[in-house]
Amino acid sequence: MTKIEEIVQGVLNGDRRSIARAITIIENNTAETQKLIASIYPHTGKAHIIGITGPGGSGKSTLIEKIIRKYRQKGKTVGVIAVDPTSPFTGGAFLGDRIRMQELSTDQGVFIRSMATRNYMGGIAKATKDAVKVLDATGKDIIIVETVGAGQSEVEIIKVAQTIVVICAPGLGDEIQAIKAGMMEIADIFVVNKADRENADKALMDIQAMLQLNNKEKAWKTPILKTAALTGKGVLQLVEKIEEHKHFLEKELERKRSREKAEAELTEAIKEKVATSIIEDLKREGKFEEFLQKILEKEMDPASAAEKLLNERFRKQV
Ligand SMILES: Nc1nc2c(ncn2[C@@H]2O[C@H](COP(=O)(O)OP(=O)(O)OP(=O)(O)O)[C@@H](O)[C@H]2O)c(=O)[nH]1
Ligand SMILES: [Mg+2]
Repeated sequence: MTKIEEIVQGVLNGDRRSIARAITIIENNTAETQKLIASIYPHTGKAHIIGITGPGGSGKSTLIEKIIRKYRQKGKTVGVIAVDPTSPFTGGAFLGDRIRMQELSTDQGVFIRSMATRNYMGGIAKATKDAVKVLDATGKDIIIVETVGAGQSEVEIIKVAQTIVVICAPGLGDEIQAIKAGMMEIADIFVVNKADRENADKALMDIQAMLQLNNKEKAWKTPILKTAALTGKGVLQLVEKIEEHKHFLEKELERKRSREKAEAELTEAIKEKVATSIIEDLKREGKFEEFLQKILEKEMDPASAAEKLLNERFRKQV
């Protein structure tokens, strides 16, 4: 087995060390990266990918920790990629809660990894996408991508995630700024975190008013929820909304597939009817027999005969 084969096998078995090595290969963006992704690709496509984005310090990591616990209670496995966090996942958000953090880090059903933007040669968007593929291939049910909603990342998250949760918090002065940065458009679910703060309701109302305008033409109406990530308040409702959105996407996909199937069937049925009717007419007119003879006597090939017959026929009709 080559080194890459060994890592891929480990990833498929959900082996932590192999997952970490695979993501390091992605970070380094070497010739091996493409090989790795190619081997992993057939095993992807099963996870539900959730993007969590919002201003620095709005409580994304704290909330994610609580979301992980909810999914674990449901028996789901979870992978997390935190892109360029201003406060590291293993520090800030978890520091006050060492025992529970240890619990998470030894849980085989959870894998958390931070990636810092400055490290990447091939672009953070691609590195994130590939890291998500690795976690997907390990069989994780849920993959969460945390990005700071500033600059390009909140737009890039669309390309990676299926459900996008935009978080803001009162007191950051970012509520309006977040909306300006185009985050309102990309949000499938809007969250006002730090609901324990006094001005949370005002932020909620401001955003709600803007969401209403945005939701007018949408099949999925972006809901707005309130959470207090520190205590876990509202997290269950958030997870339920995420699941609701997942079902919405599945239904949409089903509808799209049904439509494509019906379209193909209708096209086929029309082709069949038109062809049958034209052939019957040609036979009745003796044209079919006439051209059949030409083909048999090698005066004409079938394709040219068909073209000539149809040309004559449709010129006649016009
Ligand atoms: N009062 C209050 N503080 C919170 C809440 N959620 C998070 N915090 C605090 O807000 C600070 C930032 O939380 P993080 O979870 O690190 O925020 P983040 O959005 O992940 O930050 P970056 O990754 O740096 O962008 C921490 O000190 C948290 O303890 C909350 O619901 N209420
Ligand atoms: Mg964070």
